[in-house]
Amino acid sequence: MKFKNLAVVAALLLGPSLTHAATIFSDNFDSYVPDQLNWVPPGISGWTITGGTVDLHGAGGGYDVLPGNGSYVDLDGSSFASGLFLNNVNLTGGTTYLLSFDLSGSQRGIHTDTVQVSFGSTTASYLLNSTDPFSTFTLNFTPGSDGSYSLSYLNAGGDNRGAFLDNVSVSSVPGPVSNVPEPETYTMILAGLAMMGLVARRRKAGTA
Ligand SMILES: [Ca+2]
Ligand SMILES: [Ca+2]
Repeated sequence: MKFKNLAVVAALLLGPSLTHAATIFSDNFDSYVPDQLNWVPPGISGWTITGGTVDLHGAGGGYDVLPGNGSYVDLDGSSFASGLFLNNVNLTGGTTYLLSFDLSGSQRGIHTDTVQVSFGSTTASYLLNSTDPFSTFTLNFTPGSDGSYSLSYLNAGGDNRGAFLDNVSVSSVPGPVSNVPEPETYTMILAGLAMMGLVARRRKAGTA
């Protein structure tokens, strides 16, 4: 209890504390059965695929080219047309959010893959060599107002061998807390600290 009090006091005296990052969406695809060509994600996952297809591969299937990652998505399915892989998240206006995800090369030849990623109004393009292992990438987005915003992935081309996607998550970025304590609060805290010090000193004297 004493340690907890001291931590609170220290945080207050050092100035405005930081809010914690909160994850509001995450999917590592490990809960889905792998080895699904032209994957149709369950409705509850929120994922939709339009304009083409994606595949789901990974552990437990016969096509685990990136072992140790559970299941993951081949962004170029098996229909010679890459699908737009999309999900939606509810965001609060004025808050900055971080989209984090892992991309790797196709692992199946010498060609490169380009993946267009969008998060709200933020977009980015990633060029991946075939042999590239999974790497983590991030994108920031600060919506102007509350609402539902999309995050999406689109592999360029359609040769059935796309970049792989795994570990998609969205979290709020920590920011300063606006409710700074009033001066009286500091006085009370300092008085409390002095009391605690007095008690500790008395105890020490008593045990000596
Ligand atoms: Ca996975
Ligand atoms: Ca494929």
